[in-house]
Amino acid sequence: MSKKKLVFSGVQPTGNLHLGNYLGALKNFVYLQKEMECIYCVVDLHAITVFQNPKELKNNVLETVASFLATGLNPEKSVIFNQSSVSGHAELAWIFNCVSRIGWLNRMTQFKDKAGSDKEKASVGLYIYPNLMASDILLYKATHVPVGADQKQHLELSRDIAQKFNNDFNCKDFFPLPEPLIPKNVSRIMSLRDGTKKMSKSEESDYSRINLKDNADEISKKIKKAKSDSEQIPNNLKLLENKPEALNLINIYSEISKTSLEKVLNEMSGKEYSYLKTKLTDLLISEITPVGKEIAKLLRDKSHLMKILEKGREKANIIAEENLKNIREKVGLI
Ligand code: AQP
Repeated sequence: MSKKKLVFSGVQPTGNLHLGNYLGALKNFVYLQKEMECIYCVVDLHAITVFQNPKELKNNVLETVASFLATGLNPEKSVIFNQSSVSGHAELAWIFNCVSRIGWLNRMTQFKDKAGSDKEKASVGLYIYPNLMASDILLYKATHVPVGADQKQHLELSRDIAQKFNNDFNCKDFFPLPEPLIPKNVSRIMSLRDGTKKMSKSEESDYSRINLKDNADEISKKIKKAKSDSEQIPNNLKLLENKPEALNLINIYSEISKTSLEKVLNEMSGKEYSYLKTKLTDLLISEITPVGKEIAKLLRDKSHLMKILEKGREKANIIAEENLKNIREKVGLI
């Protein structure tokens, strides 16, 4: 088996990217770009598993590319493109629909969360979403996948699909078993309004998240309104076990200030949460608002963003076609 390390990850163009996407995924993307060959994809086919307004979808694709660049991705180093422009993703997904098992998909908790109480009305695409994700990764034979903790189960399914394909078609090690790269401390940034739910683009209340495009005023208002705790900040993490909103704010502060959780508690224990909120607001404003300004600047030149996508598509398609040729052969397709 090839020992070459290759990173693949995707982000859905479903609206404003937020602090969860930034700390859980994008920062890691940028870090990995220095170390390994990386392919970063705007996964528009995933987005349409839930209805998207076509005009908004186009804008959201460009905005996601702008967010990639504004957080530090370099199109000269990483391949950046949109999923639907390389048809191999959909072709391999069909093959994987035939390899993956219904029982495996029935265990996926994200489908249960996203489909809600009326599963009969969810799209078939939403149900088989993890098979498409496996195809995204394995089309390039990627070995490492930086994601937030919410995607861990889907990654495990990708490994199961890779292994079953290798067994079924008697081609040991043909597909690598991709490894998730999940940030240790900030694997799941939670909603500012409900610490039991992850921060998400599709959550109705904008007060639940910090968007990368928020200005200083918006950041300040959202942190002020964020749920915390009426008691003082404790000196022990254990005392935060049943206080998910307070823990979430401390986690975010620890990550943005690059200070360990223990040090943060040492510094802040005995103080009110308003003290933490003031310091967190200042840090977020200085880290996030320059990103938002850069996104706005990049969006003024959409043809530049389109050119980046086209260049990325060309590079991605070469790898995809080469791999697909071998995949078709293994399956017996002429
Ligand atoms: N709250 C989060 N904390 C840490 N990481 C997160 N990610 C998303 N939310 C958090 C990571 O960001 C990457 C891109 O995610 P995505 O946009 O493709 O899909 P998602 O996970 O479904 O994100 P959202 O915001 O919840 O989108 P919607 O609301 O449209 O479904 C992934 O690596 C993800 O782990």
